[in-house]
Amino acid sequence: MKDIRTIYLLTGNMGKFKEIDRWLQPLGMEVKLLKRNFIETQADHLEEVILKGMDIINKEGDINEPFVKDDSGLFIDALGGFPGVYSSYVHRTIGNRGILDLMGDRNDRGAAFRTVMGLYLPGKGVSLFRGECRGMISYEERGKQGFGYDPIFIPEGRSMTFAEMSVEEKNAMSHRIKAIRGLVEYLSRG
Ligand code: ITT
Repeated sequence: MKDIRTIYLLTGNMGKFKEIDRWLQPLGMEVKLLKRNFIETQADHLEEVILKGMDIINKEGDINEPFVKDDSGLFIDALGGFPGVYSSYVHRTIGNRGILDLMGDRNDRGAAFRTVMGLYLPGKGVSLFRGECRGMISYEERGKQGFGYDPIFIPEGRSMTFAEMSVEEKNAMSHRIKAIRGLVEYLSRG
C-alpha cells in the first residue's frame, strides 16, 4: 500500500462523505473533508467535469495532500442518458418528483448511476477510477436514507430503493464504492 493513511475528499455533499468514510475507515484510512468554493465546469462527460475541476484546484496550488473528488450522475436509458452530467442542476430544480413525471408510466425504466473518481497524488498527478450500478427508476419515491436520487433508484436484483437501505447495504453494490475499490487496489499496488 502506498503509505497513505489520510485522504482528503473534496465535496460539499455529506452523503458521499459518509459512504466513502464508512468504506475506508475499516481499511485503516482516515477521510477528511476538504471544502472549496468553486464553480464546477459543465462538460459532456463525467471524466471531463472531474479533470477540469481537479485542474482548477491544482492550479490554486495550496493542496499538498492526496485528495479525491467524486463526480456522479444518474443516466436514464429512456431519456437518452438524461440527467447525466446535469444531475446536480436537475435535482436542484425539478427534483425526484420531476424525474418521475418525465418517466410517466413508461415500462422502459432502466437506468444507471455512474461515478468517476479522481485521485490526486502529489508528484504523480491525477488517476481516474470508474464505477457503475445498473438498476431501474421506481414508480414513486420510497425511503428516507441516502441522498439525491436514492429514493427513486432500485439497484438491479433488488426491490428496495437505495433510500430504503442502510449505508452498508448501498455500499455493497454502489457505483461509488466500485470506483473506490479501484482506487484502493491502485494504492495497494504500491
Ligand atoms: P460535490 O460535487 O460537492 O461532491 P454534488 O452533490 O454536486 O456534490 P455530483 O455532482 O457528483 O455531486 O452529483 C450530481 C447529482 O447526483 C447530485 O444531485 C447528487 O445528489 C446526485 N447523486 C450523486 N451520487 C448519488 C448517489 O449515490 N445517490 C443518489 N444521488 C446521487
